[in-house]
Amino acid sequence: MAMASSSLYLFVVLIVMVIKMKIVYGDIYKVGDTAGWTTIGNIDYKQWAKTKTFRLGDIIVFEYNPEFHNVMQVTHAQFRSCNASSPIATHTTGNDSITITTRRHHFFLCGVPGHCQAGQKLDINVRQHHSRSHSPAVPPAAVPTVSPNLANFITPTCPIFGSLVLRFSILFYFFS
Ligand code: CU1
Repeated sequence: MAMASSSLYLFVVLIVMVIKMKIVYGDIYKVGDTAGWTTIGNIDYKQWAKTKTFRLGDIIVFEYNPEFHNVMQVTHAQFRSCNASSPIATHTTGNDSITITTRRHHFFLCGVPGHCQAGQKLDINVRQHHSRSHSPAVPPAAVPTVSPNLANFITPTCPIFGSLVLRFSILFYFFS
């Protein structure tokens, strides 16, 4: 019985770790999916971004042939006018990962003449006060204090009731 309880406890710890890692590291999005960052095929990057919900910690990956393209982070005005003359940052490796660390619009374009005008531009919008759909019901800071209490509750008292509570709390994590 003690072994069953400790493996349950390990299971809870594992789940908490996975949730915390999701929060810290976020999701990885490859711009344009299989097509990547290109002018070929008239990819609608506005539509691509529209179908995603970007959050802090998410990683935006630009994959392209560096002989033909680049990635420039620009201001909103530069984005609108496709002005690549003074970007905030320039990436040229062909496999650039950009981690989103602030809640605002992040504007990108390809600085090769004509490419932005042809639609190679991307607006990543990280909205204010947007919580993850699969986030725990309790704030992340409160998570570590929850699991030891739960383990203490499970071990000495009633194992069946304890495991029910555990199952309920796991369901609560995933469906709340
Ligand atoms: Cu380009």
